[in-house]
Amino acid sequence: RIQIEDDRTGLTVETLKRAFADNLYYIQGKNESLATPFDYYMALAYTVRDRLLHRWINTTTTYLEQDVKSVHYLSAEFLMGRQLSNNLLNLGLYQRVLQALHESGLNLNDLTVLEAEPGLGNGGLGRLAACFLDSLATLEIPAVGYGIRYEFGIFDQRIQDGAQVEYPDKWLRFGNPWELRRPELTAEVLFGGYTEAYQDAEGNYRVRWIPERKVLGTPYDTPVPGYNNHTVNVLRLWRAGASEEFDFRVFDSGDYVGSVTSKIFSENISKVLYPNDNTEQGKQLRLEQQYFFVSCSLQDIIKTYRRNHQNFDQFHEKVAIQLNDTHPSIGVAELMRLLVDRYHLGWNRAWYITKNTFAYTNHTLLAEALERWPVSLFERLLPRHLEIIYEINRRFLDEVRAKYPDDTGRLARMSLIEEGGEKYVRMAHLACVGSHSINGVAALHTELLQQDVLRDFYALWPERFNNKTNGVTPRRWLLSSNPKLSELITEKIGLGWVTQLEQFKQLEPLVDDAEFCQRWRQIKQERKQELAEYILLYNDIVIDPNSLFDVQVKRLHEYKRQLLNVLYIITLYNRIKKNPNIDILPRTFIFAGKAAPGYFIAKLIIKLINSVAKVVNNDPDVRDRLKVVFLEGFSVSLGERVYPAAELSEQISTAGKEASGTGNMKFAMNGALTIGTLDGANIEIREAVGAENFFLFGLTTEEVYALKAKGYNPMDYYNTNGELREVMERIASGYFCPENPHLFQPIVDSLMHKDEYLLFADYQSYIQCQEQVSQAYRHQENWTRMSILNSARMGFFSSDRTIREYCQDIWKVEPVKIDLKE
Ligand code: DL6
Repeated sequence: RIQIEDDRTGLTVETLKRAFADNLYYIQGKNESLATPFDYYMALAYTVRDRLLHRWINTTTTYLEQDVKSVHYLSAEFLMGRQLSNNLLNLGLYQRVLQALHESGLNLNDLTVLEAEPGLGNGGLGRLAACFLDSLATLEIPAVGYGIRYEFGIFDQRIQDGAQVEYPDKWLRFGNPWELRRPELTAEVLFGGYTEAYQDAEGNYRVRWIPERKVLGTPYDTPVPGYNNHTVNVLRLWRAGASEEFDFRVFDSGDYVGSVTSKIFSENISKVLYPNDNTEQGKQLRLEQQYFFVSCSLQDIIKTYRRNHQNFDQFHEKVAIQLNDTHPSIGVAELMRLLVDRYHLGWNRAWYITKNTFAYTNHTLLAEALERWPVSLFERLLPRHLEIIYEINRRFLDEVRAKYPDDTGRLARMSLIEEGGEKYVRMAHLACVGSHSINGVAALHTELLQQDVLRDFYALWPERFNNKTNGVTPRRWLLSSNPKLSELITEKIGLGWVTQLEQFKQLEPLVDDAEFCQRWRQIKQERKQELAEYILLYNDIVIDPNSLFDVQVKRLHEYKRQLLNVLYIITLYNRIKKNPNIDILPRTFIFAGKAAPGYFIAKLIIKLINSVAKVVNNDPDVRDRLKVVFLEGFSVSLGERVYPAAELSEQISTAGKEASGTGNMKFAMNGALTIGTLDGANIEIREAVGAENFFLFGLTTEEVYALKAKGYNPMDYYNTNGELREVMERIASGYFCPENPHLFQPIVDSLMHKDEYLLFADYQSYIQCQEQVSQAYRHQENWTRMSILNSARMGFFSSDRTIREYCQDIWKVEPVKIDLKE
């Protein structure tokens, strides 16, 4: 019997080739002689999407039929990275597509790089959300990611004359083959106006909101396939548009221009991602964005729930909603509004459901990142929500008062409203009060939340607090980005590690296998060579592929202390200038990372790195032993190149400032050794890989607190440390920027007079630790052993483990197997 595969679902090489040619012709409207490489990329993307759709529809149908409990991950950011390779790998199609393209005279790598990266996030928080979606689908957990379809994602960073310049990120310019627009699921979102009380037909007291404007949210769905299973979950992103009804009204009145302007106002809501990481901007548009996507998502969740349910009795048993930081925390008030005002539940019942539905993840300890919104803004934008927040607060403070009578200080500290001068709504407090679970993202971070930032809430409800140490997906961060290393690992321990990263333990005995070590080293060397070629191409800098690749890639932020790394580079440079024949380990310092456009000092640090690079890289005394490189436009895709080539991972934040970090995990998984402080997840990484395989330096969190409490004076260190003084003098002298010698004075001043992040206090310890790194690197065999052990012991840091913990402890959800029905 001859069996012909369907062109849209078939998986053989022959069918894939046919489907690819068909999509090229009928979707791109091209044949081989007309097609550009981008047409080929699009044709391939549609070929893959067809194969996803089959699984996707089955998944959605199964969830609905079985009335499963689902996770709803609400996040203002999803930093997904490119989709094509990831989808091919998860579908198990990679090799066959490689062959199909090869037989058509095409190269898969040439096509994957044409995909515009959806940069819908700033850094760690958004990338974590993307890793979580991958793990949820891989673990067969019913889940939806909800967010905003920003037309402009994180800005495109270019380095011009050593400084960061921002360009708009037009990622949608050529279309996005991965998304499906769902106009039939459009939701209405209201803003402004006023509220009024009324009595319904049964004589009940109710409130109605008379809004001033209405915005429409249209969902765009992106499929999220699990690895090696049939699950395809969805990432649903909302795009804002004007309501037609509103348009008509204005058109009718003859104000054509006014109507078009109002349309633009509405569309503005999903126009651009705020480019701040770990700081809040307090802009009205930002609150509008938050409320917009949260309201759309909650209405959508309710709509789905009501397909199987007549009332809300089981809502919290079928719906788990995770708040990814406070950005979606207005959801607490919005769900109350929907339940009370629209569905007429009593307050207590609605509150019970709300509290048992929401859970809150905190991602920061920095005061400047904790969101607060002026009450006056709330009043104008969300008058009904403000009333609801006041009522939540009134009842909450009664509870606090009952437990702690006569403790007015505590009431003021815990209130959802910050008083004194301008009043603010404290969004973290709203999230805590409205959630049954509150978690931090690394052991130390959770500990500090409990003891410090949220201590009053911990005292009141200790049972709500729990820790969920972050993880990263080994599919993207190893299998896909480091295929050669993955092959070697798979050859030795089988493929099980891809979904059970604990199996990496089996690599440990191989540190005594000389041939394995040699191949491990060889693969690292090849990745270094490739990065060196990239650097030559994009930075026009020749680097030595045999030097130590010392890498710090992450957002530019003072607390992350890229500047401390620079102080070390200048220390080495000064030593060479004093004694050009000094025996120094050749090192290449590689930096990358974006600075928020309004963050003056962070941008000046980028300029300093590039200015130091120019001097160091071109000074004949250095004799190419040191090179400094700043890679522009750090992104998920660039990370995929950099982590596999890195040998030393810089995780040098001031203790107590980095909530977790996830780059630290990507580096170590790929065999880099860490130089780091006892901060965030570094602590757990060090425990896992062993203190002997980790370069530790710096003050502990307790020491940081103690030093600050006793009164920190950076000059104490400056005056007593000759090398540090020389480094600072070198910067202050204008040596790195003779054409503008005072350019870096703000950096010098901030360190000498304040040094908020204790760089001077940690300087000596860091320099000495870096010397240990250099010594260790000279013994390549032992370095390789340490490198293998770092990877082998990273099993815990898979996001699969993290997600399993969320499922068991917080969401109470179970996997649902998806069968592929014809
Ligand atoms: O949890 C993900 C990630 C952590 O790894 C980083 O340590 C932390 O800085 C980051 N937090 C934020 C906070 N933004 N806000 N608000 O991005 O989260």
